[in-house]
Amino acid sequence: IQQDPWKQAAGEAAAQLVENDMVIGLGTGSTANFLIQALARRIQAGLHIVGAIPSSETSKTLASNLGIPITTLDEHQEIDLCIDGADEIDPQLQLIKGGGGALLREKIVATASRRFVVIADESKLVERLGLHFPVPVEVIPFAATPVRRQLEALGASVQLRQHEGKVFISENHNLIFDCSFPQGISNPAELDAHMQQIVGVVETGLFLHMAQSAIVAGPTGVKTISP
Ligand code: DER
Repeated sequence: IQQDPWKQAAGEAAAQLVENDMVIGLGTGSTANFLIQALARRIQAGLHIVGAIPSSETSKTLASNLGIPITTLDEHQEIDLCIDGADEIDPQLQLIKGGGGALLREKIVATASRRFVVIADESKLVERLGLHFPVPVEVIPFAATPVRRQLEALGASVQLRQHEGKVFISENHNLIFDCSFPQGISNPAELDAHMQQIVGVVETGLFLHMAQSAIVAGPTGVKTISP
């Protein structure tokens, strides 16, 4: 919890990047929530955006309740700026995302964006992906068992995501396998490619070569990191 002031500082700094007439992609999670609140305040103060495309129903509800105009990828295929959190950020700005279970729509929104800025407290910065956080993988339920076996063959220990004692089902009606690699991930690009080839895997929480910068807050203040 002590990281919330830092998450808030990162979210507020990112809200300053939003300019008039932009289409904005909204991330999901507690840091993204601070961005959404800060963006809403800027809109109340006169900022005009064309609309925001949320990466989850949670973010959509929060944003619309705060008066942020909501739009869709059907209306706007190009997003000017996407701002989202991350679970892990390595020095090359390679990310693990998906802790909140929204990785598929987050990746859809991020890849539709001209610019993708990550916001985080400094606890998310790691030297090597995967040492402390599993890679979430979204999986078609019909394929769960064969996909599990193929992920295990890649060296993962696979945990079916639960939520409040029940199997977690994503907003896209899929399962999430949390894939742990106790030694960390030596080659994220290679692992992602192998995971993507497994039929039944919809998407992974490895966001590689996607973020142009990260706004990271900690006890020494807010800094912007570029790869
Ligand atoms: O699920 C996600 O991808 C979120 O963005 C997550 O990675 C960050 O969540 P947090 O901002 O609540 O730490």
